[in-house]
Amino acid sequence: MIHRIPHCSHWGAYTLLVEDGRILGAEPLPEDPAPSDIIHSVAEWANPERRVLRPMIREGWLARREGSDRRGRGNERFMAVPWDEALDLVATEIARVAETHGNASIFAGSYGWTSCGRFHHASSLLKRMLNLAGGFTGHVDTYSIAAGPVILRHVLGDDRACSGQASTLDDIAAHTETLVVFGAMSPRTAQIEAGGIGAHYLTGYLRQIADRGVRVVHVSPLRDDLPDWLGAEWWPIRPNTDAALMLGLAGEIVAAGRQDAGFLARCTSGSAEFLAYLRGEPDGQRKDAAWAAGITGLPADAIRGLALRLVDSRSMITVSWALQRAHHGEQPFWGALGLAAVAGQIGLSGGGVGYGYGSLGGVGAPFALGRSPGMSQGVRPIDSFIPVARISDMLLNPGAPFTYQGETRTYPDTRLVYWAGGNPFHHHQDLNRLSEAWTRPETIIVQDPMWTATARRADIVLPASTSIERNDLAGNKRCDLILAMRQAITPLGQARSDFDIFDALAQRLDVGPAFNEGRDEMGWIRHLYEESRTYALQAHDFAMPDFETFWGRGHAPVPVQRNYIYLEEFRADPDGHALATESGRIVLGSRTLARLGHDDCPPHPAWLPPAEWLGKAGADELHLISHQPRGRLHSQLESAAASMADKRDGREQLRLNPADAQARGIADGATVRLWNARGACLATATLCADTARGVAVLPTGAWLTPAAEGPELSGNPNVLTLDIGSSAFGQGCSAHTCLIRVAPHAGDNRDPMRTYQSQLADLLPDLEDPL
Ligand SMILES: Nc1nc2c(c(=O)[nH]1)N[C@H]1C(S)=C(S)[C@@H](COP(=O)(O)OP(=O)(O)OC[C@H]3O[C@@H](n4cnc5c(=O)[nH]c(N)nc54)[C@H](O)[C@@H]3O)O[C@H]1N2
Ligand SMILES: Nc1nc2c(c(=O)[nH]1)N[C@H]1C(S)=C(S)[C@@H](COP(=O)(O)OP(=O)(O)OC[C@H]3O[C@@H](n4cnc5c(=O)[nH]c(N)nc54)[C@H](O)[C@@H]3O)O[C@H]1N2
Ligand SMILES: [Mo]
Repeated sequence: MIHRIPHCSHWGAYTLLVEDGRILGAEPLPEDPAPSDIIHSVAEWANPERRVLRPMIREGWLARREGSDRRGRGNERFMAVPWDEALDLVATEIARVAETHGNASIFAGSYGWTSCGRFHHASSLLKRMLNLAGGFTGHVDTYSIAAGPVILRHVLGDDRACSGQASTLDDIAAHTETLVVFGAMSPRTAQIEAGGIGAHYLTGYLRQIADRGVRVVHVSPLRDDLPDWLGAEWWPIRPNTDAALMLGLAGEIVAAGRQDAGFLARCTSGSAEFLAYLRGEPDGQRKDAAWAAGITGLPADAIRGLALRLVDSRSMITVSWALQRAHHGEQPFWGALGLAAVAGQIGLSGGGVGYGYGSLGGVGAPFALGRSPGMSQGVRPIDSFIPVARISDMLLNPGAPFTYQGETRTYPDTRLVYWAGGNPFHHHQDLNRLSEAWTRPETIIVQDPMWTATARRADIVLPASTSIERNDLAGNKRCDLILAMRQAITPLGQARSDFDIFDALAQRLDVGPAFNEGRDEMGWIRHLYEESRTYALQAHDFAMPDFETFWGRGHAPVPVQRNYIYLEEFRADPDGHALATESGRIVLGSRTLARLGHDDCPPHPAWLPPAEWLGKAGADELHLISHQPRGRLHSQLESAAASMADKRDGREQLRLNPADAQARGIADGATVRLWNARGACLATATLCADTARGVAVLPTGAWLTPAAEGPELSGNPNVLTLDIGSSAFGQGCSAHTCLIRVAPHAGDNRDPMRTYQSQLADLLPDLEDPL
């Protein structure tokens, strides 16, 4: 008999068809107008090949504990140990480090997307457990957005405009006349939403925009960052130069005397300083179309024409999250705000600025007003953190100072790293530098279902079950449903759920009752649902179904906000709705940043050349964009069908403009080597005229497969990317700031996946019964 099991992942909700403990297939939610094909990859979780099936400990660590040779990580074999022994060792190690070095020496920032379940959420549970046991060093912001929210919190008072609460897309689709898209609005990225998604709405809104004949200007190095049927004008900008275009547009408006002086006076602070910069008063350089053309590689006439159109029509400026994942990534976010303010469009229906539309599927969709289900992390007993992407800096420089949001702090002396549900050897930049940093801590614990590159480099590996092997629920503030995630199959090998693992550790650390509050898995899921249901009724008079109905049906609606116009009330009454900024207004000239005096984050929106870009490149260098992969989520389900469909000869595809390929003697389908001073990898070249000249594109997420000598084999861009903070203020990751060289490669043509598996087999003990 076939069982139909409702389930959900970050890429959507679906029904799993299960017979005799085997997954036969997945069906999308009927209500979803644009389901993701990654749902069909989920069955791959049941494939034992890449799964961690038992607790494992590196031999050298088992023998010598904190005195082990840490360069053995990733090279030395593992030994299988019983669960009780592994849990005893982990708990003892946490207690030892806390007692000997203090809790700040435990790094449990543990960044990562894990599964979408809100109850078994791995890093939340890790933090909940450690907060009860004295605390840990955590992280702030995310790899997705850091420079962006830091600058927006300062100049808009909060980061709602980039976390899904700018104007909703229904308003834009109905009222915008000129839409300028910086980066993407792509179904590729909108497949995904953190914490799950019921229906994918982006394509529907874009269809409305196309049907209304809205003029769309698309500023991006990649033409297919927008669907071709939208009929957008493509402006193939040089990567990382968008702030110059924004300032050039604003400068043209000001030079024509067309700025909205009333709006600037009523609703902004520091505009005099910003306008002086646009006029070139401090530096003798007018920020106009000709100036912007020289930096961006775009034609000056087109820039001039667009500038006045932004004032003369209802105009909306959207900026992808990608633009702030770069050196000086604060500037395109602040620059877009400055441009929209000069154009006087903020707070109007169909006008203004918004960030991250389509970067996730829920950004711009109606947003939830209720309380999303989620496990409390408890109260933090110690205040120790790093900006999320400063992990290598922290491990390499204990005690060194760093700045963040105007504060100066010091890096802790990290002795123990505990990572649950994230893959830093996927997500971090300059992985060769991270490899060196990774030799510093005494002990590294990784909890993951998969033998990821990170798990391979751990001392203790705890096998977590995947979401289909347990019960959970999904939902978040950008989703109009709460979704059931019912168990479909039994756990593989000896895998345990994240809650069971942390509950067992909490008992050993003598904080068990406070950790589990006397509830088991179904008790918690019911409790979290009821919290959301009660809140919806009390705060919004919205009746959600009872738990049994929700669990049987697989989803329940939550109250949502539609047709939202960001800053509408503020525009109407700036005193009555003052922003939480230094002036209560939109900050275009910042007293705080003037006082801080950071060279790399000046007191007004500015163009600052990044550390690496085409304006300062050797003739044979290309700008590498390492964007999100279409057929998977980051490194997850990398070997499943949707992900494999985008590989070529087992490697990731490197997209190049045909002229750039020809100049290097690279044919379509050729194996190529990519390199810079930081590292090298292989990829398969794909020639594509939708890629701007001078730009190379390699998606993220291929499983890191270093060869003994020579380039990494799978096409992992993070062996090449740059590991510096966006600025002293924001400290975001700078993944999209990276120059490389590319050439045909004649040498090692080993299959990356087979090589990964054989490298893994060399590390694992021969077990009679691996399951
Ligand atoms: N060059 C470059 N690098 C980038 C980016 C870029 O644009 N360019 N983008 C960055 C961005 S935006 C992000 S968000 C990061 C993403 O970086 P990550 O979030 O680290 O990437 P994932 O591959 O999603 O890693 C999630 C891990 O959780 C594990 N997992 C899944 N389910 C469970 C579970 O139920 N329990 C446990 N314990 N583990 C589970 C998976 O096996 C996987 O190892 O990458 C960043 N890196
Ligand atoms: N299929 C799939 N979807 C995903 C994810 C995934 O792993 N797979 N990850 C999710 C996550 S965690 C996040 S944070 C979001 C990220 O969402 P985004 O940041 O929006 O996505 P990216 O693919 O990194 O970048 C989008 C586009 O920005 C453009 N771009 C890059 N640099 C520049 C620049 O300097 N100027 C201009 N004008 N354009 C530039 C590139 O052409 C790129 O294709 O995606 C989410 N969606
Ligand atoms: Mo992200």
